[in-house]
Amino acid sequence: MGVSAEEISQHNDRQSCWVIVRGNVFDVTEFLPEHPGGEKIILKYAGRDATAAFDPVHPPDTLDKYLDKSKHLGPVADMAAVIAADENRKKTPEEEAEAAEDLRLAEARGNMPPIDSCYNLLDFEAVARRVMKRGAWAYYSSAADDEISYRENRAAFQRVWFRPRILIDVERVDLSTRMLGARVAAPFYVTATALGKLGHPDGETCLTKAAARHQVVQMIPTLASCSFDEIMDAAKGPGNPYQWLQLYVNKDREITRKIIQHAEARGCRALFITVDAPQLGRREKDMRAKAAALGNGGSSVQTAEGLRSDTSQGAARAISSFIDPSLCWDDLPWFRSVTRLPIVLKGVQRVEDVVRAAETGLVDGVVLSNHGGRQLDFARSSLEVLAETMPVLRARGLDRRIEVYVDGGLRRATDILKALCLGAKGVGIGRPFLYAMSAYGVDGVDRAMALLKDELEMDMRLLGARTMDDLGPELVDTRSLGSHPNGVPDDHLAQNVYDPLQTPRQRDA
Ligand code: 173
Repeated sequence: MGVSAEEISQHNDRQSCWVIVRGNVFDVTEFLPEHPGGEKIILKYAGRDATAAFDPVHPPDTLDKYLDKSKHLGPVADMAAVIAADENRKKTPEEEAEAAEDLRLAEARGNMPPIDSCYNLLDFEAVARRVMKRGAWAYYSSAADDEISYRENRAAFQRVWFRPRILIDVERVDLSTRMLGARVAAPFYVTATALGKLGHPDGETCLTKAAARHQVVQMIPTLASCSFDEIMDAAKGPGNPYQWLQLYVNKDREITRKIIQHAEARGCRALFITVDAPQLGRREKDMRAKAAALGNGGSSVQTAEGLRSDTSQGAARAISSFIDPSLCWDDLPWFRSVTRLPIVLKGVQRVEDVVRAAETGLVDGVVLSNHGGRQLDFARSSLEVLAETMPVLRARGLDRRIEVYVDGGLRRATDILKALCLGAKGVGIGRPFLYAMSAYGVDGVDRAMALLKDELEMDMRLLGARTMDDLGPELVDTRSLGSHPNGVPDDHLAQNVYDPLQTPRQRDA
């Protein structure tokens, strides 16, 4: 039994819109106006199989949670007929372009370099760029506005130099450290990034498995492609589960309370509340890619409610409308009252706010971060904020009350060590692990972590440090850090459109 392909295909417009997801049929007609990603993307699949587009952006339990049971119409009776009908259907120009892209990617995948030819994190990025779908690459790589903060994040590390110690016995070097009370094998963690299945069909569980092998922490994103439980189930290894939860705070606090308490019950070890995203930044690469896939020129849809999260909004903005922009300091006691987990504020960007967070006595840590350059453009790098913050915390004795983490722009062990010397307890790494995953799956992430550990061990020896406790500000020269003497990253957009000024021309002879 089940619903026939013939019947499903009739429900192919706004009046009656059915879609297939993983072999089951759903009536989403009434849901169309509520879809956070806009109705156009659903209508593209009206009367057809939407699984490939649905999966990366929706955890598997989404339809059970958000679509009334009466709209679950049951399994497809004849999937072969659905597939045949789809093959015979006349394709839109965008679909033709997608098919051509799939061919190009299949070829690029076939010619991919072997994993052991990747020697550092940027190598994975280069491979991923060639083999990822255009929309996925656009989403992962995009950053806010002119992407100045994104590029400054990396540039900042290049303004700090080492002052190594010599003649230290570094035969044995220990990379392990403690983060929020637990021992981990290395001072980096996988930070939260949304939509893992855009890069790899197994999504975030690739990161989970590699993190478990290396005994490092994974921060689980609120907007993972895998469900929270799938990720926790995949977290097996010595000392595991060793997961933190990243939280976008929902306007409906009851939902947020349930998420937190479920995470705690499942063994998550800390709660990271994102505080730098009351609204998502404009990531124009992402917006352009989504608009191109939907076949419009990228124009935004202006309605009575303002700029709607529709065609022009890109993958991230479309699914972020639940985030509560009214979240504020006064909410912190509530978080403290609903969980016993350590609470960390993720996305702090100035020393005054670090001090304030510490003085509340309600939080156990902060992550200095500009969200990988994806939020406020011209937010400073976390390294620069760290260098400004730690002396103030130490002077007030607050450095013992909270742990300070940083993320953004780290690609080398030298970057990690610079941050640790300046007082960070650990560092978050996001995109590089996503790229390693997108190119080579769990083995890619595994290798990326192994490479980082290898670099760390060597760099610690060369720096004259045996353990994390040996790292301190005396080992770095930060004189250039705050003054940006190597310039602000190029302003590509403006350069492309700029007509140089002219000086007076000679008259024609
Ligand atoms: O940086 C992001 O893309 C991000 O944090 C996010 C937030 C909401 C939805 C999707 C992604």
